[in-house]
Amino acid sequence: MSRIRIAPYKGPAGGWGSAKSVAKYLGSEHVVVEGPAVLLKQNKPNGFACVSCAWAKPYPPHPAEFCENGAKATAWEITKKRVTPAFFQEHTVSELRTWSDYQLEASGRLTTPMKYDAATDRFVAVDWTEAFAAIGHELAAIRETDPKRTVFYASGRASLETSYMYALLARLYGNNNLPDSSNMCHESTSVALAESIGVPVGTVTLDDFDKTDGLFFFGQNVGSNAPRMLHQLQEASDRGATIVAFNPLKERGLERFINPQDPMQMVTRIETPIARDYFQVRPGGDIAVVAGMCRWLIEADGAAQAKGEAPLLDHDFIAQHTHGFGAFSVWALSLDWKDLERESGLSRADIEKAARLYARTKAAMVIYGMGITQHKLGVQSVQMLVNLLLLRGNIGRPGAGICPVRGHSNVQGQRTVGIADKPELVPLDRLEELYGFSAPREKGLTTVETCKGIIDGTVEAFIGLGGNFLRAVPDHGPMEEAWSSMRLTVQVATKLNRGHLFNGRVSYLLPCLGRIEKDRQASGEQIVTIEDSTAFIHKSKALVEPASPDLLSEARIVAEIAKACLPHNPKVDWDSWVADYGLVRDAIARTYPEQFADFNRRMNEPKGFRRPIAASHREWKTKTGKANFVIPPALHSSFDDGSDDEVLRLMTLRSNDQFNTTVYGYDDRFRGIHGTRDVILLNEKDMQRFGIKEADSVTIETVADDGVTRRLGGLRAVRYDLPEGSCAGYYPECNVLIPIWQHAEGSQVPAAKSVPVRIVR
Ligand SMILES: Nc1nc2c(c(=O)[nH]1)N[C@H]1C(S)=C(S)[C@@H](COP(=O)(O)OP(=O)(O)OC[C@H]3O[C@@H](n4cnc5c(=O)[nH]c(N)nc54)[C@H](O)[C@@H]3O)O[C@H]1N2
Ligand SMILES: Nc1nc2c(c(=O)[nH]1)N[C@H]1C(S)=C(S)[C@@H](COP(=O)(O)OP(=O)(O)OC[C@H]3O[C@@H](n4cnc5c(=O)[nH]c(N)nc54)[C@H](O)[C@@H]3O)O[C@H]1N2
Ligand SMILES: [Mo]
Repeated sequence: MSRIRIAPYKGPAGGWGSAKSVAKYLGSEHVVVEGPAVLLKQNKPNGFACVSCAWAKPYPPHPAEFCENGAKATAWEITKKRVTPAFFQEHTVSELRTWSDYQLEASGRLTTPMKYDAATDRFVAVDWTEAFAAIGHELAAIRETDPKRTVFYASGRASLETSYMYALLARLYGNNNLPDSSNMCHESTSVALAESIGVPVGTVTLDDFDKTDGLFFFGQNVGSNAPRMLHQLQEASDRGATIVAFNPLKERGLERFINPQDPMQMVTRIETPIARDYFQVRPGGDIAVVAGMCRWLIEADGAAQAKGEAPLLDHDFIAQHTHGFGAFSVWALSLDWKDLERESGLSRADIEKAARLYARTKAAMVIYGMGITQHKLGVQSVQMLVNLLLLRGNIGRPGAGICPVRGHSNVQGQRTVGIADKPELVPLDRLEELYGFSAPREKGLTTVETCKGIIDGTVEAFIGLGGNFLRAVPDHGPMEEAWSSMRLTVQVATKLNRGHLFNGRVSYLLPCLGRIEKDRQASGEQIVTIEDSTAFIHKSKALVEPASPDLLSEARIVAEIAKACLPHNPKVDWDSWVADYGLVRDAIARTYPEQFADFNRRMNEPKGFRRPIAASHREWKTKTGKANFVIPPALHSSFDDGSDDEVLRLMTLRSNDQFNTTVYGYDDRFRGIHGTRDVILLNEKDMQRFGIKEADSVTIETVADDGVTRRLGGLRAVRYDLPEGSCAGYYPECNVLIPIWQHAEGSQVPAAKSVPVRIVR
């Protein structure tokens, strides 16, 4: 760990800092030689799809179509470091639990299938046959008594092919218990957009970025979490498009950028401004801001029409394509500016300014992330963004639309091919026809319900296809305690993480190939496919030799588990699928003909191909047959109502040096924090009010009425420019503070962006 240094960062996003950071990670993972060659194939038509975020891949690609964080993710996966059986001989599991998230993953790639041995408190090497037989035995026994006691979790990386097989495994087994990382992420989007506009995903494509003249960012940190989008933003900024950000923190990537791949810009250091208008909304205050913008627009439209001027609303679109405008406008006009100012933390003048900026654009899009979805009213916050777009007909035409920025590289695709706890989202009749079984019809468990089931003992087996479930979920304390009482836990993973150190009575850690590694099966080297944030399907071709000869592909592992626990079904030929993933794609095309017809041919289109998204061409697959205006039940989206001055709203954030629970290092360059993650960012006035000085050690405690004490201490106070009454810390360290029941209504996404906390004094 480097020395702790905290000082405001003055540079842009990208720039030389970014180039240096990439070089540092290639070095620390010992891939200085092959790293650059691999990076040049990243996100290219004949290369591999980045294992980091799901942002769209342009065609033609930029000469180097990767960002600082994508490069870190690649280096982290193709690292030369290894975690072998000897490593586990040296370290007991109890000892490893004292290691940090960083130390665990930095130890390198897992090489060998391991089984947890409680007697020696160690992982011991096993062979694959033995592992699959034991796992199959346990799963079959649980299936016999109650198949709903097993959970099949997925973190959004596995390919469409593996994901399809995995979802089928769960259904043949007898449940829809398929929670995935999306349940902690954009599930609020899937629920909200389905009701509002009849699709669970965004409506824009990269072409829209060329045509838009207004980009409105809500709660998405583009510079750290989807940096390749900075290319599109730079182009839009150069064209003079209006870019506006709503975020409690001044995030550097939303302010200014130097493209590290543009030699002229690197040499001249002339920065591209991104958002020229930046509104520091209070956490949980977006409903109020947008409601205020809508209120102003509707009123100004009435005034303009009275004077015979051009209208501000798209009345034809509203009449022809939407439902609920009348009630919505009555509601919006009834809002009191005092309430809107209090809940949003912005002045009326600022909200009106934002509304004017929006009214001036011809084609606008709204781009958003976790700052919107991870609240008590995350679903309704998304719907409020849609309301704003609908007022000016900004959905389903060039340059306009809604753009949720997805997280994991294939998280959107996993839902598309059946990883869903909601049976109505899956063509179960079709699966029954194809595979001759009776599919389970009962709703499966979400992530939050899985946690509750583990705590109350109704979940007996957990299979994790990637991810770090125990670190990603809320309430670490009770979850870690309950975990080991499960009968079976199986983790399929590339790297060791803390979630692997809690083990059921029978417990296996199965190492798999990453997406960048050559996957050789009976028919030859395999190609896989993924879906990006804009519903484009791309193929991904691996490049490097596997980290160990003992690794199996995720598809093979899923197939072997299925064969070991399910009765033989002549209609599901797992072995042929593993031998040739093209046959899995054929099966996907048969299951979803509308979306995937001719899949094996179309995946070769250099641009990828887009699934049909009805709302993108103004076809509304909603109950009303129209796009719906939805009135939110409150003006703030948090669990705390803001009435108690002692309560702060805590946002749990990602640094620029992590991918979710994977901590690459301890520097959050853009926020000026170096050498530590144990910080709490506080507003200056709150620091004075609570008598806290810079660098003091602070303890915070969750405010909740369930009688449980949730505390986190040893946080270094950092004075930061964020709204009074709010504070920020890092995820996953702060997850101990989030009660499992504090989640979004309707989507159950944990409310990680507005945790009510108080300073312990
Ligand atoms: N390098 C890197 N890339 C990633 C990831 C990563 O960890 N590292 N994670 C991936 C995943 S799975 C996901 S889901 C995405 C996440 O990417 P983002 O959606 O950007 O997620 P966060 O960093 O959690 O926070 C988003 C932003 O919301 C702001 N915010 C917090 N509360 C509020 C609020 O109430 N209102 C508003 N308007 N803003 C608010 C925060 O200040 C922050 O800038 O990124 C993906 N890409
Ligand atoms: N407080 C708080 N909590 C949050 C969030 C937040 O903003 N705040 N964000 C939430 C969000 S948006 C998400 S998406 C979740 C993330 O939750 P998860 O997806 O469960 O977590 P990750 O950290 O992405 O998982 C990392 C692990 O995945 C494994 N892995 C990496 N690559 C591969 C691969 O190719 N195959 C396999 N099988 N394994 C692989 C490695 O072992 C690595 O340790 O966390 C959520 N939790
Ligand atoms: Mo995510």
